[in-house]
Amino acid sequence: MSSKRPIGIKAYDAPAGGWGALRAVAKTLASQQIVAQGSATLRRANQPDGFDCPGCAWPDPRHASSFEFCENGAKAITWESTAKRVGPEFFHQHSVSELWTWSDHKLEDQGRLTQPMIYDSTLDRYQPIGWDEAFTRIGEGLNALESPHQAEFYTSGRASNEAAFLFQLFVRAYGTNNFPDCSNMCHEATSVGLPQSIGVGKGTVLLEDFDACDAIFSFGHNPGTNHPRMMATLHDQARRGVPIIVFNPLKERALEKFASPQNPVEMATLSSTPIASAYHQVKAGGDLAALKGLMKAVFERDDESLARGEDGVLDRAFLAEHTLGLETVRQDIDATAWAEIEDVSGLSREALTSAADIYIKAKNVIACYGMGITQHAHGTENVQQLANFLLLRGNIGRKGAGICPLRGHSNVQGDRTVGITEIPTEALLTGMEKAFGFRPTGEKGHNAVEAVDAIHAGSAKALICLGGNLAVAMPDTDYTFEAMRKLDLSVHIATKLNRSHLLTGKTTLLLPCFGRTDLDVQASGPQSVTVEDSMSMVHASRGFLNPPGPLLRSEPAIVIGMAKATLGDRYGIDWDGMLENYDRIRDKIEIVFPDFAGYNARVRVKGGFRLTVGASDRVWNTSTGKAMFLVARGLQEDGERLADDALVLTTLRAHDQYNTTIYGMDDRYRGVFGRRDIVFMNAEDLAERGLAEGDRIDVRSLVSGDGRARGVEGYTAVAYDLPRGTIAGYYPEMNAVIAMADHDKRSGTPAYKGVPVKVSASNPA
Ligand SMILES: Nc1nc2c(c(=O)[nH]1)N[C@H]1C(S)=C(S)[C@@H](COP(=O)(O)OP(=O)(O)OC[C@H]3O[C@@H](n4cnc5c(=O)[nH]c(N)nc54)[C@H](O)[C@@H]3O)O[C@H]1N2
Ligand SMILES: Nc1nc2c(c(=O)[nH]1)N[C@H]1C(S)=C(S)[C@@H](COP(=O)(O)OP(=O)(O)OC[C@H]3O[C@@H](n4cnc5c(=O)[nH]c(N)nc54)[C@H](O)[C@@H]3O)O[C@H]1N2
Ligand SMILES: [Mo]
Repeated sequence: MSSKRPIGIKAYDAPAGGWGALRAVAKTLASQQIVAQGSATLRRANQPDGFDCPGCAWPDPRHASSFEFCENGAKAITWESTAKRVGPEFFHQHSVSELWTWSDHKLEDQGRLTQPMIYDSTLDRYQPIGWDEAFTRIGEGLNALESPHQAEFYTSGRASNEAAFLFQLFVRAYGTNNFPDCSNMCHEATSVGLPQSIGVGKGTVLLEDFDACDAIFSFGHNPGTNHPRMMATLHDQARRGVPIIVFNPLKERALEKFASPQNPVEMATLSSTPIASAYHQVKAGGDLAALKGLMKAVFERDDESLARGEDGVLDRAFLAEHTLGLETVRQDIDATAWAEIEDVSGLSREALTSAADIYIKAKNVIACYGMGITQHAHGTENVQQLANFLLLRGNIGRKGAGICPLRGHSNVQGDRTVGITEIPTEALLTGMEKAFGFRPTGEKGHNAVEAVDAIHAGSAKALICLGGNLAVAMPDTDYTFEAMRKLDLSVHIATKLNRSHLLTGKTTLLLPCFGRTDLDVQASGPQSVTVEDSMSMVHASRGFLNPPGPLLRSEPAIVIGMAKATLGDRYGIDWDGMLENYDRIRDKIEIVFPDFAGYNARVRVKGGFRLTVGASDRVWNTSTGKAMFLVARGLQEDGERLADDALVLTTLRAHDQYNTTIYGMDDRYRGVFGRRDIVFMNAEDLAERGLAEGDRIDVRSLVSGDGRARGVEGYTAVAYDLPRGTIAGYYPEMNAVIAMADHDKRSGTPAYKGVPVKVSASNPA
């Protein structure tokens, strides 16, 4: 590597966590002007009587941790409880065209929205509007459509169970299942893949299983940044001597070494704990091959053991009693050559066999995974091969073992549980009929990709967003932006200003809502909401800060306002009663979803309660009643479309970001400071193209489908320790490169982590 590196790029040698994390917390508090109350706020996060941290969905031990040391949780909370405000004066000063030129960071950094606003195209400005009039406009807009199927209703995963349940009630009473949802961009491959494999689309482990496991396999997740509280778990297990085997194209610092801010010795001595015992830098999109390689090695060891007259290494009693389909998977694996596995995964047979040996030696194995597995054209198959791998030795449904998808938003799992789905089950429809006296339509609705396609085609004309930043989160930036500008009605229920709000249609409304930290008082008194974490634990969350202004409303109140204005008294739903006291919403949830029986009482018990996950007890709710071994054809779907000089782009979250919310411009653990306009590349891949670190490059998509050219220009190349053939850039900037058509056909998950691209010098002339 050349001695002079690009501006803002330097080696970062310190462990993750440690004093750097504490300094970052202090800096965040100061930037949001809440130094005085800040640390008190942080102490109430994830306490039994406090609020649920909006940062991530990782559970807390007994729901009571010394939380103030979680750097990225602190960022999420301070970002929401900021003292900065965006009111009518702000919108008076800045036209929408002017705001469009601001960065995503600057837009959100203006602070909390305080008043309902409507876009006025003659002034090119947002203007104040009263709540009643806002709701009337929404009701009129929705009722003017030829069919309810012309409207799309988006949910981002921060919405509480109560808000999400009311939202689906409103939309189903209105008459459609068009529920695009952030989960469609995230763990949909899990929601589609795992039910076919093990009968439930959720993780099977509990926090205490980690204390009883003998090995952890980690695929494609970056907990030091995205699930920081998980680091405490991994840190404990690493110190206990549990092998942690990582599959990730990037050497993520927190998976290499971590200094726990909760550990006084590590803090005092500037020492740290190694996390991964083996680090396999799989190529982006190479996991299917890696997983087949792992299984192939297990089968080989099994054959060797049997040949020696021993019992083999598979859990034959479990396989016979609980599973079907092993033979067909075995045939597929036998037919897959090592050379091909090595080529596609970028990992050697020896490396994969050594990992398989650790798997075999361990009695209990947990496999954790994130977006590196799901966000691929073959995301569903990735998830199912991971389930196959665990099933070989009975590693699902017993203490210390299981599958552990790392969920995204703090309540993305709960939103799905309480009915946000474009494909309602029969149980949901009959439950709704029982609770509300009407049977909603069962017609399949739109997921996120289908919704944007429908809006672009003009067949959908209205979009209502319960949170999020849909236009920036989705792939195919130009196409998605074009679509949003065609809408007749767009409504955003939000805490902060973002770019989706600036993509105005004929009528565009911006409705400010409370966040997790805000105290929500209704007619019966202060209200709690409930959320479900990654391990299916449901618990209450109550904010305590004074809301940012008198005109904000809670999400349930806003959904109810829209519902009443749209539906009148259709079906005689008691909207006012539910608003008065959220217990009444939970009473209805429990009628629709019997698993919540005793909801109000159980959620008042410290730590909440767990929903049923059949597979955790080896109850397999699949079509056969057994856990299913499922075959994935080939090693990658995009095999043929990869030209010789093609590279595979994966898109990443920086350390200072929460999805489309950019807290700051650093990515400390990867050695990037003050910028995001870079692309990480292997030095040899650069050299092969006559490029060097620091050169400005263009990245172009090789997938089109519709003849459009997609790409980004003038990014700076950074030499990075990546497998040959893999390059990496930041989400959301790189969404401009990704075609809408490039998604997992089974789950609809965009292939954000496996985009075939070509890289060339910018302005070669
Ligand atoms: N602070 C913070 N916390 C967050 C979020 C945030 O943005 N910021 N987002 C929340 C949300 S919605 C989600 S879904 C989660 C996301 O959490 P993660 O799943 O950790 O998300 P990513 O950062 O997108 O990518 C994870 C890892 O996948 C690796 N990777 C990339 N491509 C591949 C591949 O092909 N194979 C393998 N094996 N690995 C690959 C990357 O190097 C990276 O380390 O975090 C949640 N928590
Ligand atoms: N290239 C690429 N694209 C990706 C991904 C990737 O890895 N790579 N990841 C995908 C994933 S996993 C996800 S989940 C999506 C995320 O997609 P979204 O969920 O749509 O995006 P967020 O950035 O989380 O939404 C941020 C906005 O939510 C609003 N908000 C924050 N808190 C609240 C609240 O309490 N209530 C309400 N009503 N609004 C609130 C604020 O206005 C803020 O601007 O992005 C996806 N896009
Ligand atoms: Mo996500």
